[in-house]
Amino acid sequence: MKCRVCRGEAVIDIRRHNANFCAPHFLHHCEEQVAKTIADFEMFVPHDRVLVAVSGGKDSLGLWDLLLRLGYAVDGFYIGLGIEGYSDESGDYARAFAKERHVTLVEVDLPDDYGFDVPNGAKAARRVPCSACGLSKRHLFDKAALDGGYDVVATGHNLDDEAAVLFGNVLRWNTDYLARQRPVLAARAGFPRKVKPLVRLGEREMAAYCVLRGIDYQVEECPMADGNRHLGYKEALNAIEVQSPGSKHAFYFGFLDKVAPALHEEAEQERDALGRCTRCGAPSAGEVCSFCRLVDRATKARS
Ligand code: Q46
Ligand code: ZN
Ligand code: ZN
Repeated sequence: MKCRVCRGEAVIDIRRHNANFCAPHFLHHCEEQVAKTIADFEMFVPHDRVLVAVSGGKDSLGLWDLLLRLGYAVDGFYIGLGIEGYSDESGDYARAFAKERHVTLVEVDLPDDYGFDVPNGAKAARRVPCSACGLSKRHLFDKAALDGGYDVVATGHNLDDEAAVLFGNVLRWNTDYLARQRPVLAARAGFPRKVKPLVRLGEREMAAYCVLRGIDYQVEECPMADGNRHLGYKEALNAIEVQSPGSKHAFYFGFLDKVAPALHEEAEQERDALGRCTRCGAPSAGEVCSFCRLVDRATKARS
């Protein structure tokens, strides 16, 4: 197996690009893919302040590393979710990364700062854990970005994640979710700009990137993910990809190219139509936003 660029010994093959790379050229390839994504979708410019959501896993730490190498001013944001056997360790990886590189990690802890953890909060609110968790993460991330004066928030969703979410939304024709599934969401009152710079890189590439860069990350997935429908969609897409390399990329980028523009208007109107939460001021369809309601129910159940 020879590197496409230098003909040296390759360490990874990427079938959808029909290419093999040696370590240095693979790392360069990852940087190039991220730089191209940022430029193509006009995600941010060099003087923008970027806040990246870090979970301690390969995607978010890999993304933080890539953005720093590309010369952007990026701080990390970590939320302690209080998930036993997972959260303590994930926080350690995020802190170690920040310390080694002398970069800032902003932290919020659900149990310490809001009085509940994801498993108990979900139970009290009668939501599945990932729904209570996702809702809390979105709310706290928006708040941290606005409070800290960041121009843009970045998440480590990769091509596999986005293709799987798209697959699920298409299976159910969730047009409101489809309308919001783009790698850039513009800023609106109460919402920072949101970007996903890893959409050209797959899960396997992000794992290889971290290993080759010597980035320590949490390998174990969150224990609450079991039964998450997206895992099944990922498996289905992986089986298709084996038969037909490039399918995930064609599926996701074909959607962005051909379908997303038609749905765009709908998403913008929906966001503009939102009022404000009377408690915390966040954008909300009701008088009190769903995060404040979750906090109420979760903390009442404990007291
Ligand atoms: S952390 Fe939270 Fe994920 Fe765990 S509870 Fe679900 S959403 S699986 S990315
Ligand atoms: Zn090479
Ligand atoms: Zn609120």
